[in-house]
Amino acid sequence: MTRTATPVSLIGAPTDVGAGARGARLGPEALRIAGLTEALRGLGLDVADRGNLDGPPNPWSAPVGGYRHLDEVVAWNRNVMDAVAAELREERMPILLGGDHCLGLGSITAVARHCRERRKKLRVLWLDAHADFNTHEITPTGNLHGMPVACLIGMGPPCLTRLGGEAPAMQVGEMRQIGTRSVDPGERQLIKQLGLPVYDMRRIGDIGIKRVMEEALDGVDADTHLHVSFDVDFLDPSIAPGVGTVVAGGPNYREAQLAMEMIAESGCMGSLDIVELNPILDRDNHTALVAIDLVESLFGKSTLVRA
Ligand code: 5AB
Ligand code: MN
Ligand code: MN
Ligand code: MN
Repeated sequence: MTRTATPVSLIGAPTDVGAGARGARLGPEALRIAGLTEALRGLGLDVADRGNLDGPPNPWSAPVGGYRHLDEVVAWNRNVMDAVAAELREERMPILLGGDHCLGLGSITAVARHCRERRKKLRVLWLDAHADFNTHEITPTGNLHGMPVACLIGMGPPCLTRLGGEAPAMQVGEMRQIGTRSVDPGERQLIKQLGLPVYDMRRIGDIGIKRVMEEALDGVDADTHLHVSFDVDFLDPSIAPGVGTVVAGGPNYREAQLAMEMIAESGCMGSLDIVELNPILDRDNHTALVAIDLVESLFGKSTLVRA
C-alpha cells in the first residue's frame, strides 16, 4: 500500500540578520532557481510555494548587550513562527527556506507548540557543523544564528525564549545534533553541563554515519514529529562551499546522503529548515544544487537498486 505523501509548502525567509556575513538572504531564490519545487514535484509531491516572508532589513550594526540585531531577529522569527504554524494547521509540511539559522527558533517554536497541541513526541535533528548553543554571555560574536538552540531550551532573552508564549519551547533531550565540529569554549561547557545529545564528527568517524543515524532516530515512531534543521554548513566544504561559516572535516556526499535516506525511511519527518546557504560565496549555484539533491533523498529518492 502506498501512503499519500503529505503536501509540502515552501516558505522563503530572505534575511541574514542573525549571521556574521551577508548573503544568506539570497538563499530562498538560489534554491528556487536551482529547481527545488521541480525536484520535489518530480518525486510526486504536492508543492505550494508560499513566496517570501517580509521583515526588517539588516542594519549591519554592532552587537548591543551581547546580541546583534536582536529586534530584527525577533521580528523575522515571529513571522516565521506564524507562517510555519499556519502550514501545520492545514496538515501541510512546512519547508523553511532561509535565511540564516536564527530562523530555526521561529520554525521549531511553532513545531513544538503543534506537538503539544497534538500530543505528539518531538525529535529535532540539528544537522550542522556548529552547536548554535551560545548565550549572550558566552558568544564570541553576538551573532544570533549561533544561539537558536540555547533559546529553544529557554536560555536567552525572553523576547526569543517566549516567542511562542511558553518557555522553554523544547527540552534538550528532544534534540540530536549531528555533524558537529566547531564548538566555542562556552558552548562546550554548556553541552556537558546540560547533556545535549551530540554526534560530533569524531563519533561519526568512530562508529560510522549509519550507526549514528540509527541512534539519533532511536525511539522515533508513528507518534513522533521529526523536525530536520539542515544547516548547509553541515556538509564538507569540498561539496558545499556556498555557506557563511565553512568548517572543514564534515560529512562527505555519501555520508550526508545516507543520513537523509535514513531520515526518509523513518517516515516521520514533519517539517524541515534549509538554512545558511549563501549564494554570494558559492560558485555557479552549485551548493544549492547539492542541497536539493540531498533534500530529494530526505523525501525518499533512494539509491537502493531494488527499492
Ligand atoms: B550557524 C559561532 N559559534 O556563535 C558563533 O552557521 C558560529 O547557524 C556560529 O551554525 C555559526 O558566532 C552559526 C562562532
Ligand atoms: Mn547553524
Ligand atoms: Mn552552522
Ligand atoms: Mn553559518
